[in-house]
Amino acid sequence: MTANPTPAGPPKKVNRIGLEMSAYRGGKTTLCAGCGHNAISERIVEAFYEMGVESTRVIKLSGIGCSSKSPAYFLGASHGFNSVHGRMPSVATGAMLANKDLLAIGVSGDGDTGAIGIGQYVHLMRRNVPVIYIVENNGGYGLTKGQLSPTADLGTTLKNGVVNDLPAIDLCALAMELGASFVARSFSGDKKQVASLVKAAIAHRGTSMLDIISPCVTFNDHEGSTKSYSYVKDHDEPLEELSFVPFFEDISVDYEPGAVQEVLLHDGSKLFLKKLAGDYDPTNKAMARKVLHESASRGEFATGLIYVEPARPDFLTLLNVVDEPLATLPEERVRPPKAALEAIMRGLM
Ligand SMILES: Cc1ncc(C[n+]2csc(CCOP(=O)(O)OP(=O)(O)O)c2C)c(N)n1
Ligand code: SF4
Ligand SMILES: [Mg+2]
Repeated sequence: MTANPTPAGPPKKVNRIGLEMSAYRGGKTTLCAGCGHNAISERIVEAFYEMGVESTRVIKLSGIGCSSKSPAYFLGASHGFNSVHGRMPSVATGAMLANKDLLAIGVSGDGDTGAIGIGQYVHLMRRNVPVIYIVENNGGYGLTKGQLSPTADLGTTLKNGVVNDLPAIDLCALAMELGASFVARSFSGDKKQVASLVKAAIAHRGTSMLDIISPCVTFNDHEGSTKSYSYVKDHDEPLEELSFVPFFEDISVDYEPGAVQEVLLHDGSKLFLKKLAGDYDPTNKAMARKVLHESASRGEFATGLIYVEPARPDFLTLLNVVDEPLATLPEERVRPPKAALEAIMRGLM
């Protein structure tokens, strides 16, 4: 007697390179249930799946912190380097110099970036190194039990009542001022906005700095904190409604002339920005500066695409690096022959 064949289930959904979403997942999270960082990892998984990126082309980088543990929870088949506290930018710069064909995504925390790593951060932004740089910003040091970080707003309190008497560093304003070519702010609870921004960051060539407010449910989700879920939900001021159209999809978007701004990204993908805040234009740095300062002074978060400059040359272009990745060049092309070295030495005598 022959056994009944198992009925075939519905066909599995795959992306444009034939992979299921599960191919983009990583290990099981060890972060607290409800931590904003977990929601961001989910959006990264979805974005890389939807863009059909080859995992082996991606390098994930991080420093130290709960946020910096996140790369273990997405893109399990990609390259990875969990570096020292605050040192992710120099490792990312080195990796991209060695292999310009990589797609680098760095995840850091507000402590990792804004405190010990600030010196490295400013140079990565200034160089416009082609890296997606995500700060999972909870206004505190989650991993070491909730101390105030440099992005904690003036006057916010710790759970035990200690008041923060220092002003916050605005990582978006800093990135934009220094030369990053794609600067955005979002909230881990805004699935649609985070997803569109991560996909747009994949399509951009240059530094994409995403400052994502990501509440720490264990140490910084109380009244008195401006990085709690309830505070951020009540004070989120989206600048635009974002629609991302990847280069491999031919979708025409219908809109009233003037109502939507189109941003063409490096790989041919497009972002359509339906303005929600007056005539906001993210290609205008002076306007972006003003909006960031004004919203911060009202205790609000301006979210969305804050600044974009798609044509700004990235660091590797400025360095005029050869087309082939340096890491793949054969020895005879990277090591001058003995005769060439001897000729240089003779010239110095
Ligand atoms: C050189 C060094 N100094 C200090 C520490 C202790 N330390 C570990 S994580 C951390 C801060 C983490 O905060 P953040 O980057 O905001 O990440 P979060 O845990 O909040 O996601 C600190 C100070 C360390 N690991 N190494
Ligand atoms: S301590 Fe805070 S930042 Fe760390 S995993 Fe828990 S909720 Fe997230
Ligand atoms: Mg933090």
